[in-house]
Amino acid sequence: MKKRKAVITGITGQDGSYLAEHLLEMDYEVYGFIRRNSVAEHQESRIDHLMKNNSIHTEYCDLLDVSSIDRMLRTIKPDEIYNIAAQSHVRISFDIPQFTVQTNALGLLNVLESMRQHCPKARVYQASSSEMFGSSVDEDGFQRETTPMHPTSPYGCAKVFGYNLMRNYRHAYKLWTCNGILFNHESPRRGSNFVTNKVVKTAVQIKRGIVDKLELGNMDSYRDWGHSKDYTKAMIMIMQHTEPDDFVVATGETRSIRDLCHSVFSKLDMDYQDYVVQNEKYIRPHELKYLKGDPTKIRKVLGWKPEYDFDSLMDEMIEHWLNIYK
Ligand code: NAP
Ligand code: F7E
Repeated sequence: MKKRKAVITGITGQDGSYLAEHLLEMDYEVYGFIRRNSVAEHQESRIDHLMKNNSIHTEYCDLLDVSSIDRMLRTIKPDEIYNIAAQSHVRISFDIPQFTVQTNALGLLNVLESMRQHCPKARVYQASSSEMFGSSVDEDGFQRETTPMHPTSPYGCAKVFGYNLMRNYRHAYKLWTCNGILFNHESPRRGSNFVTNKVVKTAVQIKRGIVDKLELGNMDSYRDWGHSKDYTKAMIMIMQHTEPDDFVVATGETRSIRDLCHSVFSKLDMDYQDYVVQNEKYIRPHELKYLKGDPTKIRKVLGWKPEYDFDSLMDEMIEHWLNIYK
């Protein structure tokens, strides 16, 4: 039987790498788009372990370069497109707002216009984000599919554009477009300038005597943290649903950055208060203070259930850095 073909934009990122693993296990032909990078050795480090598989192919393609998207979609004619590529760092979106908006918003428009022309039957997944909710919380303390969106960063604003564009193209052109509204998800493959991996990596470095302090920004915001491995499985379930729809993916639990530090340092037999200092550099011009997602819809409609909880996620990340700093 002919294998199904999936395109993953952003395959070199955290989610792209786990998603590729799952799709290869499901016998897909996987086409990963990568952008040009001057340090070729590092570029595919998250997917190096997959490259022996004959069913994975990497191709140069940038979301800002329409001609490259056209060329790839015309030749591959995929059955499924996972649009995972983005400038994904919220604080950095204040530093490079134009690049962020061009990639995260107009990049998706480029993909949709190209698929409309070259593979209109393809299913398209958009990596939407809880950052879209911004300062908005329902009365019961959760955010869900119906919660209004009041984003608090250029990143969040661009993601709201993408989310709405997916819904508009679904209704206007009857395309199979879906949004996963994913809350924060982490793993050992998370960029080490995101708070979980920064805290875990630095705590291990402190334990090993390599550095003596951890500099953070706001410690009083709350996040709902899950594991990227579970959340990329949710992406596939959303794409395999009988109809295109939008789903929140979250754990339903929330913790502050302070709670995170307490938990990670305690697991390493240390008190975070002895090592953590605040650095203004990491404070954002506008902070998203509180996230707690309600995953009821995806649990009920698709039967999604995460395998990891907060403790097993942190244990895996700590183990990863302990092995690096032996
Ligand atoms: P990530 O690790 O930062 O990966 C982002 C990927 O996008 C990388 O492969 C990057 O390539 C690629 N990329 C960036 N700009 C591009 C461009 N102009 N053209 C082509 N590729 C480009 O992010 P992630 O954590 O895996 O997140 C995946 C997606 O989910 C993103 O869209 C993010 O905004 C969204 N999201 C993430 C979370 C989360 O908690 N992780 C939650 C909600 C939504 P390089 O490797 O070359 O940089
Ligand atoms: O920050 C605070 C910071 O950068 C979490 C992305 O995947 O999830 C992610 O965005 C919190 C914020 O993630 C530092 O102020 C304190 O309140 O790990 P983060 P994020 O901004 O929530 C959403 C859902 C996405 O869609 C994004 O793509 O931690 N914080 N001190 C810090 N954050 C960082 N990065 N570094 C600090 O030193």
